[in-house]
Amino acid sequence: MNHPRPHPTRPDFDAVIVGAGFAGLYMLHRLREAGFTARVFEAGDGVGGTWYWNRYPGARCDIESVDYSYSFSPELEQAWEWSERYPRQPEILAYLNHVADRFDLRRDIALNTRVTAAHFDQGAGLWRVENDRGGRCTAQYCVMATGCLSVPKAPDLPGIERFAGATYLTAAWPRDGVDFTGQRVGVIGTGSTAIQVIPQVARQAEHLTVFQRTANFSVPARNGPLEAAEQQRVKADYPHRRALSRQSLFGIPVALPDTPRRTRDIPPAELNQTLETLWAQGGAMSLLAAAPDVLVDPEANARVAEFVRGKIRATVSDPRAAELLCPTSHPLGTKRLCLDTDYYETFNRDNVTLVDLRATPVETLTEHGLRTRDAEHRLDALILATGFDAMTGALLAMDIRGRDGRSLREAWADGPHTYLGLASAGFPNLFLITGPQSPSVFTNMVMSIEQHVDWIADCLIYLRARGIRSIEASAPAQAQWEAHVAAVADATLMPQADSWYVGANVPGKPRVFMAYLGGLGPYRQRCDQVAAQGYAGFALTPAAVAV
Ligand code: NA7
Repeated sequence: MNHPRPHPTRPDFDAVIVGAGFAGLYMLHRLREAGFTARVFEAGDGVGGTWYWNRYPGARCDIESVDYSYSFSPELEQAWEWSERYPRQPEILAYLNHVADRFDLRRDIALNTRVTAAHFDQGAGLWRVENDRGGRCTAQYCVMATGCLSVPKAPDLPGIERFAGATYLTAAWPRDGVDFTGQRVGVIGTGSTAIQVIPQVARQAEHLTVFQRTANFSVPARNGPLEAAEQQRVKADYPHRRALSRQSLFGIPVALPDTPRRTRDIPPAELNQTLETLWAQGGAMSLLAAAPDVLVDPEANARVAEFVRGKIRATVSDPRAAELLCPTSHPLGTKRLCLDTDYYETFNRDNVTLVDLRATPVETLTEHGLRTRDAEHRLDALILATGFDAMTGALLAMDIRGRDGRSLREAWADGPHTYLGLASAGFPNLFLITGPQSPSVFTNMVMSIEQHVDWIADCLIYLRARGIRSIEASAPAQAQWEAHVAAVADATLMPQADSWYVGANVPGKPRVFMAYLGGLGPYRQRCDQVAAQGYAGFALTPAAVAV
């Protein structure tokens, strides 16, 4: 019911931002530059988000460093020197700390502070935010910069409490590192994280046992030092390179093909030659960008998948291990296509054993190791590279309540509901950076984050200029967007795999495809169009009217 009300209660901040990773840092910078007051709350004792927590050996980004970096500041682009083609975690963390200092962001960031609740006060038209230190504050806007992969999946191994050795979660790795010299180590999982950890630990441990449930496709990174001349060439070309990335499918500088050729129409010898070239160059995203129809056409997918399986067989000398490492349960790319350095080669080492958990499932952890149906594996240490409650985990971990006290957990009980992945009906003045149903994890995250942050900042400037107090996604626009997201996903092979993209890795999680697959460039155009039409699909409420 709309009725006039006095001036809204003045909030403590124009905006509260949750999280100080790539998204939160840039959001703070943009809002401050635009003259808004903002406070960032961050659970860690430093900035960096994903790159603060994931310190496991081998942690590295699978997007090239010159692209996995902010584009908003040409001076920053020119000043920062990357040392390798793909950046290691410590280097990305150093970069984000440099950004925090360079733009004087720290004074508005509260570290060691986890937001536990955010309730929309309808009468006052503001968000009441609480944290785990007992602090409370109010803000007109609440921006969730909480990341897509920030809540580790709870360990779901029987008997884990009985294991007397050390247990390490890759997403909460000890800051001082771990020395596995002389130890018998087990790794559970063979996703992107494990594929990075395994070669590193194998070099140090006395023995490494890899417990594999599902084999994954991985492409060599061909990582190496980034030569000064190459970096200079990229820096000179940045305006063009970034423009290309912004309009691309995946947020990397690969142009959308004008008339894409169907992979199935390419003669086998020619396709093989192309794939050999891509394999030699390295890079998972570029492989997908070169043949995007592999995510749509089963025949195209089968051809590329068989090429990769051929590479695995050619690399792994034990034919039994090679066959186990060949993925057969899902089409290529329908689980995250991994990027590795020496992953398959590691299985040629004498001190590495591969255990097939499909054939011999885990019975229990014991005091001294892990027992499968067939054998007991003695372990001194266990590494859990078991993944995340992706896309929605961090948002639903907080008690978020919108209009009429309705909780986000209730509103999203059957899966996430958003308009453009930026906002959710019933939650006025709440923004999601790279929220579910936006391109997010299907792109270079930094490009997607910048796009969302810029859109949100421009939106708040627009609202301020017009004296608008509240913006809320409309239910019909949201329903239309969700139908579009689902239709695009259903036209691909993506929903077929039991992946974290559909929530299949977390027991009880509703099975919904949670990202937008239409590509970053087309998505950006859609968001820009919505803004140009005065935020079409959103309800805007002026200051003199209650929300
Ligand atoms: P992923 O890709 O979810 O991988 C988790 C792995 O752990 C995967 O191989 C799982 O097998 C395995 N897993 C999980 N739980 C178990 C249990 N209980 N028993 C055996 N194996 C298990 O997470 P990552 O951290 O590797 O990567 C996440 C993203 O981070 C990545 O895609 C990048 O975008 C960055 P399953 O496949 O479920 O059979």
